[in-house]
Amino acid sequence: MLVVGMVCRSTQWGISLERKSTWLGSILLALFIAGCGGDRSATSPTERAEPTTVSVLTTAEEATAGASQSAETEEPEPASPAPTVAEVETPVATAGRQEATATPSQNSTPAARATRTPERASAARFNPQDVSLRLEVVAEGFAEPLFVTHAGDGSGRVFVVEKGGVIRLLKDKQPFLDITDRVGAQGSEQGLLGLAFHPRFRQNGYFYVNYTNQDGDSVISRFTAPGDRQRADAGSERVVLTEDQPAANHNGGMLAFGRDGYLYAGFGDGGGANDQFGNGQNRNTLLGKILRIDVNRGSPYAIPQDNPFRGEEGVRAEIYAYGLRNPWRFSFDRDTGDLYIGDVGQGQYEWVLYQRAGTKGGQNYGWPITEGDHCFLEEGCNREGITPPVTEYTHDLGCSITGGYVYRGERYPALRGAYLFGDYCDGRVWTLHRDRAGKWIQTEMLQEEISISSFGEDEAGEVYITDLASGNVYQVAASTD
Ligand SMILES: [Ca+2]
Repeated sequence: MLVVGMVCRSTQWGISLERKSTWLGSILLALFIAGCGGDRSATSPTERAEPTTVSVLTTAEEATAGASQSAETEEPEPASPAPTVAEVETPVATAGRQEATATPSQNSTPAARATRTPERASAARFNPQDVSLRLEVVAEGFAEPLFVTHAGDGSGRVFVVEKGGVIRLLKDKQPFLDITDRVGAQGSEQGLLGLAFHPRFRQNGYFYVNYTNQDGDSVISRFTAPGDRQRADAGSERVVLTEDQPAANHNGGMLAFGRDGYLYAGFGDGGGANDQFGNGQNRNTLLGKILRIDVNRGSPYAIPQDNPFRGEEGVRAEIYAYGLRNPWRFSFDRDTGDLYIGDVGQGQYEWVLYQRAGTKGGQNYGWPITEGDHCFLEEGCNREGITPPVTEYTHDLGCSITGGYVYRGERYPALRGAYLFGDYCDGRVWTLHRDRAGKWIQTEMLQEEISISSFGEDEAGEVYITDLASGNVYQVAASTD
């Protein structure tokens, strides 16, 4: 049990780090599946099936599992905060692919969707049947890269984050920041985990990182790149926020500025397994949350006036959303400001959460009452107040989601409006978009022998993928069939 337990606890990355390197990975994966409640037979991680079905609530088994909620599904109450359960639909085979669907977030009624602004309607023009994806290697040789982003300063530079504590330029691998002296990266989910440049980086030289220190605790710090902004000063660290971590895994790590100018930060539930520390629903801790803080005011930060729980006793005012297990990458659609979150599951599901721009925040995404769209701690759980995911997939197709970006680049117009995301373990990349009726459509676009640790954007909106295992950085490319 101990071995299985250890494997289960490392759902994000631990098991799959061995995937390509040793046969041990296969054994661990088998143990993981057996121990975490998966009921399929273990397959070798190296076996690759043709990309076909995206099984989001499409198998008979899943339909049965969701049967207890079917009454709610048939008679949704659009104005109610009650959760909406993903629809079970027969996949429609299209050009060798099959699609699965889930209902839109319950916070917009069909009528509201019909009156979306033109920029939202444009998202529906993406049609996965018209597009083929491929990955093009743009750089090799990074050490465990797990993020890629840009500075928004007009320089066109792309920055690659290495787990051990170095940020390098994509172009020539020159170091931009090296803080390996203070980063603790021993655990598979520890290290330098996030990077966000200040929206006025060109003027102030500020950027923010999220890392685990040598005690294993989380640190969000500001650094400065002085002068010509070519290289950061490792001695310029100003700690913004620290958070004790009770276990090595589920540290979150994502940082991103919203269009409101506030810094958003993702934290996992602290780790272990099954939210053993009880953080997901505990609003008096930053663990299991997405935070929203104002780094332009206060010392070291201020709470935005309109944060959802500001002034509420016994609740951390930094919290923007809660009930998260381990939000491994979230992003804002650069056109709409909509928030997409990939949340890593426990033993059976991986899911995408969505929050429309302009919503106040305060959403409860359910963990550990729910795992994805399914009761987790107890059957027949009370889902009142829980915002369900807009899509999910089972561990038949992967084991650890990596949230991505809505493509808004120039190079591949047919891909515009598609949210790209993937799975770390199985190397699958999906698109997620809404059709003209507002229904979410998830489509598997490719599967490669890579360990997708992150997606990222450059200044022009082109999308990249980092492969933790090989050290390669890929650009997502599209062609029209
Ligand atoms: Ca942790």
